[in-house]
Amino acid sequence: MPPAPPEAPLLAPDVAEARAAGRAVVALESTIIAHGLPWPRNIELALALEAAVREAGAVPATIAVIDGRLRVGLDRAALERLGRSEGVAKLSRADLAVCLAQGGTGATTVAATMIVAALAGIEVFATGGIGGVHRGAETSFDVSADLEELARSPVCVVASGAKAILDLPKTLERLETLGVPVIAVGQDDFPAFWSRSAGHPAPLRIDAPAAIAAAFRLRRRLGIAGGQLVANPVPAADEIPHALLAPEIEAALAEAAAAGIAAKAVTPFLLERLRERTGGRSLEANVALVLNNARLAARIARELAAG
Ligand code: PSU
Ligand code: MN
Repeated sequence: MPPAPPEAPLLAPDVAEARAAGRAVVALESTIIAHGLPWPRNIELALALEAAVREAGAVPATIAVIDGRLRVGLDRAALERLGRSEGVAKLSRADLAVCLAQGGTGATTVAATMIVAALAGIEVFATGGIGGVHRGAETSFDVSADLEELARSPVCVVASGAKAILDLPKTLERLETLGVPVIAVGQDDFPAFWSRSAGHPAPLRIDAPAAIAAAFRLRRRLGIAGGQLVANPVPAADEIPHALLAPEIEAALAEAAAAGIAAKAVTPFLLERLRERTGGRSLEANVALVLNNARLAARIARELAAG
């Protein structure tokens, strides 16, 4: 058999089996591991996420590029490599093909994970918070490629909204323009990552996983490109109220501006500064919300698999 071409995703055996049998699979991203959380919490979370998806009755598929191959479902060695983050690029839509062509290793963002999940036929993906429109985007033009991807790739992304370091009203406006359904779960407000709300209503609300799955199925049948953003708030016990966090976010943003942080480095820098500024509380909230999203993603994936 000739070797598979680099663009063919290499599925882990349990992922391949689940796909072939039409069973529920949940994609997980790797930028959160390599660039979102510090070692060793990142690797602990990566493993806990996979366990949470399994416990909820689906097969986890963490996605990354390892030595020039698209991998869907990672072994322990690959996860550790990402966790140590040495020589691990941050890959978005723009970077994926270049990294493969050069035989490189990289962690996939929400945008790149959606592309690979769609290639592998995986319909549901869990993460922490999507990228969005940065504050000051009217001069910096810094808008995450995650937003455009939600309008293109047919994947249901379960996230706690967009990170509150962003301009949330502008992010919601952009998603509306792009035709992305933004569906809050269990509440009317758009979740603000570490906080359940920052005072912005979500355009849509659906509470039942089966109804979220039904909406996704119908979008595909209508031939409308793109996915859905399923906006699942952080559990109440783990949230940092927005009023408490807002001044810390302002301070972290000022630090980023003073240090001249730009492009791909902005989000990792702000996450790390907030962790320090909150004495680790933002990290704990981040871990809790991603685990909660993985569980909901598994329920939606099971509904989709059930047909
Ligand atoms: N969720 C988290 N932590 C993260 C991310 C999501 O809890 O670090 C990552 C995702 O990979 C997302 C990226 O695509 O942050 C956004 O990066 P940017 O703002 O540079 O587009
Ligand atoms: Mn950006």
